[in-house]
Amino acid sequence: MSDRPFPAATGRVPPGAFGHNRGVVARNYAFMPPEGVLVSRLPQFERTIARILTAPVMGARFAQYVLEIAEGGGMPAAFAEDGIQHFYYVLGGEVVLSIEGGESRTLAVGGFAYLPPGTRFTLRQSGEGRADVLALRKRYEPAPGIAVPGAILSHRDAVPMTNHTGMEGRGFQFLLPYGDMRFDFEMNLMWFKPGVCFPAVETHVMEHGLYMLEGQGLYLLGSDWHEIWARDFIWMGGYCPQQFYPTGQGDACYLLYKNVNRDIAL
Ligand code: UGY
Ligand code: MN
Repeated sequence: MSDRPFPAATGRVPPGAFGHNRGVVARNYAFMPPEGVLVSRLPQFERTIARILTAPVMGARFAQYVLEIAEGGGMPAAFAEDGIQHFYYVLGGEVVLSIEGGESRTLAVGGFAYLPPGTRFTLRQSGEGRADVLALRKRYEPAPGIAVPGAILSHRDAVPMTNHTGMEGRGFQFLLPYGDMRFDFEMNLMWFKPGVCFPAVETHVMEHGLYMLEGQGLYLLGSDWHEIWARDFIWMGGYCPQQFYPTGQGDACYLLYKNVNRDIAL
């Protein structure tokens, strides 16, 4: 043992920490519990930690993050990216999203924003305490004759709960206008009563970014089941076999990204 001095500290590695990991990264899916996702910082933010959940390096064609914005933090100046759309959903605390020359709105838990490519905006913490925000960036796929959509600032309570499946115990909130071809992705709140799984294993070309908001369950990815609960994240690539079986006592809900409304690029 060397006698090299380190700064005084009292923290200890908890029992069971060594080598135990619920996370899995496979060719076309990843299961990401929050404790393993380390801190990044981004140049367009101050006093903000970004936890990058998925990115092209994993295989995804989009990027998704949890932003932890400390009091007084956020974007100090207007930010915009050519060709890139942004989506934000408030998980905790409060932010103000301001579009340059346009709407400005305080977004509390369940508030969300869609920003079309090239929009100049700021996102800043407001009120008291840290704001946690789920963020997503995706390159817009233009389609001939289809206009680019406008910005949306809203709250999940303003979005109706629907159920196109007819299956009992299911609820859907489509945060972006469903079936509107101007949008090339959906962000959907998927609600489940305990024990109500979807009726078949899905295997489809669309990708998903799934952030667990409430409840718990078992998630099938490929041929493996994973226990999932709030704050876990899943990336599902195209044709990843998938099914959710909700367990526990209460309703389960996750926020699901899905690329839609565009033909296959060849
Ligand atoms: O719409 C969907 O693709 C959805 N049912 N998939 C999922 O929840 N994994
Ligand atoms: Mn699916």
